[in-house]
Amino acid sequence: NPSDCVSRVRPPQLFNSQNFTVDLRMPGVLPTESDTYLCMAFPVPTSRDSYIVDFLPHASMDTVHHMLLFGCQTPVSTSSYWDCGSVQGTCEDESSIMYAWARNAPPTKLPKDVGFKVGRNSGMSYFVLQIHYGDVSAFRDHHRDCSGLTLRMALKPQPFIAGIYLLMSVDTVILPGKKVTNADVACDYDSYPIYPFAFRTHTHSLGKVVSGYRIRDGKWSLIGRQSPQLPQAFYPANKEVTVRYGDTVAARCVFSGEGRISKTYIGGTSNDEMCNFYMMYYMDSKHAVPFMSCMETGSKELFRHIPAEANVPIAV
Ligand code: IYT
Ligand code: CU
Ligand code: CU
Repeated sequence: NPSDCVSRVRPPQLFNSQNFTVDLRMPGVLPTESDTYLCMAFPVPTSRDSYIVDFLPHASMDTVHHMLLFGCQTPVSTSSYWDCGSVQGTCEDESSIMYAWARNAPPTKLPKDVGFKVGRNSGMSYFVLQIHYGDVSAFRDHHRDCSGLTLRMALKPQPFIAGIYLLMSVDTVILPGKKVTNADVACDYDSYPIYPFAFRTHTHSLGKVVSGYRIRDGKWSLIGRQSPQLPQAFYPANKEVTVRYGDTVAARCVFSGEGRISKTYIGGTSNDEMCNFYMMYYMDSKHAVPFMSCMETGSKELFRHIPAEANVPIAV
């Protein structure tokens, strides 16, 4: 839609002294190959602490496969857009995912009174937008794409801060032909209470099902379970399950090595695998931690008690 491209130069729009919007759009790109990943960095337009309170996606359904929004201090590049298809091509430093849009999945809304804290003073100076262009046959007419996101921002401190807890495996090896390999990750939780409200799973093509749990007094409670072969958006989490000091958080990814002739390791290419379970949570702003992660291999003893559902592949 060419009119999408007209509005991309819109400067931050001020509605009143408290609220504004920021447009993050591709600058009229023409990907030439299917499965192109393009990234673009945008400086956070204010040095003051501000809060993302809503995301409005603008994506061409026939070409955009997914869009991810990251926040970080040092993007790989700040000049126009770049190809970010290879391993970790978004930020030089630690980046945190804040939003995922995937074709054919409903986008998640932040709950009321919840915002992602950004701003040059809160260690988040740049937004990086990543767009995966899937099938580029719709570009045969040489039109240019300006897909992206509009962020609704507030300057007023929000009562709750949104954050991401990432559980990931770093050491899984999948043997060729082996029908089932589990990647188990678990960590003790030792911070203030978090309220998970959405979750996202990520593997490459060998992943069958990914599940995340809270373990309290030996009892496993499901936070979310999904097939990583479905659109990798954030799906609603089981709202009853909150996590507090003394709990354990755990995730299992189930892989199949069928169809492979050599070992598969964790890595960045599509021949490698990943095992990720992301929880999007909110936390009281008084002691908010915007990003946490867990990379510890879960013990056999602990995972003896994982509910059977975690081993049941989800049909796609
Ligand atoms: C090795 C691996 O599992 N990489 C994942 C998780 C990851 C995300 C971020 C690792 C780091 C990060 O800074 I953000 I270090 C991974 O790359 N996942 C992809 C995207 O890069 C986010 C995904 O789609 O979940
Ligand atoms: Cu994609
Ligand atoms: Cu990956």
